[in-house]
Amino acid sequence: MLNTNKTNADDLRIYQIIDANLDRAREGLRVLEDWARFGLGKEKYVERIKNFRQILGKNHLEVYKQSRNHIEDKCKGLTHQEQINRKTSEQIISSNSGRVQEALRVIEEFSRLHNNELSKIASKIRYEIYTIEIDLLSLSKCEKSEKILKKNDLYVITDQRDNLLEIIEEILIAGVRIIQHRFKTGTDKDHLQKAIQIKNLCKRYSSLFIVNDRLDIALASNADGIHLGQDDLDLKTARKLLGHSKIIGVSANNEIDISNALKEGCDYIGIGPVFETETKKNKKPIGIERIKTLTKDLNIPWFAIGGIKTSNISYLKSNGFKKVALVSQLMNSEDPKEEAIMILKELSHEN
Ligand code: TZP
Ligand code: MG
Repeated sequence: MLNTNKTNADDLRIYQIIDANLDRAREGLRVLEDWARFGLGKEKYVERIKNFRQILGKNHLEVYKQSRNHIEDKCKGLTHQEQINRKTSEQIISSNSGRVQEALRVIEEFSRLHNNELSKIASKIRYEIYTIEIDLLSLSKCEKSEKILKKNDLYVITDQRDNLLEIIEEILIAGVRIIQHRFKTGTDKDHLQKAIQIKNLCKRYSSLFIVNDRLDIALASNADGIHLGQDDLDLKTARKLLGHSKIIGVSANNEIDISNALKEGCDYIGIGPVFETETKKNKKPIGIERIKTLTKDLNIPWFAIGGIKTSNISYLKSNGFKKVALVSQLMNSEDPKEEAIMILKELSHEN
């Protein structure tokens, strides 16, 4: 417990350090808390961070506060250029987590001798903030991807062709913001190289880049996510390896697959084939009515897939379908940019 019987100049300096750093830590925590609350809507993190603020508040003793008036601080009001340069919410989260961690470290060191209890509290919170920072950053990244998934109704899947990069760039120029790299033949080396090239393109157009089937290629190309079929790696394992900052999509065409995908926390579902398709000849279409039933209560983004053409989108829309995924219509198009513009226009029509 704190011993305040005899306060000398040295003690005052130490109290002043603790006072300043308790304020610093609490201010930083407030920034993290407000991001968790208003930016991410994550109650669990709001509660945890608020609890830390309150613990530090309770331990902000009068002697620390009073020391503020005794010794003049000649460095008051100094601002570093880095503070002015912060633009994104991620930068703000990182720098404020750093601020909290540093302040807590200072408290931990300077309170050890006269208030060991506070020293231990500071150390414990500091360690927790390391994980909270990573979680908040992952959630922010995932939030961004989720927004793109929600906002965009056209999901384009690639096919293997020589001019693939040109086709993709045309499609991105047209305004498509979700691209999946799908490859069924060839070497892993080639797939990874292509994946990295497509990822770079997608990044330039602030678009999601998703890899089909292969977690290793998704990880190595730093994709925004992976798309898993029912015979691919299970979602739980994929989530464990990819973490929460990445998107995981699943193909499903029956109630059980959909319910499992939801339970395991998938971010979107591809449902189909709606119609017959040359791209997956061996898959029997499940039809519009069946998809309507399957998606009745679905409250995550879902994309109808299979045999979707520019010409049947308005029919799908009149049946309540809002989002579509397609391969051949754009990959085989003579003018992928114009075609994508037309499809986007069809999708944006109110019904
Ligand atoms: N999954 C269900 S149908 C399908 C996939 C990957 C193929 C869709 O291709 P297309 O050319 O758009 O019909
Ligand atoms: Mg697959």
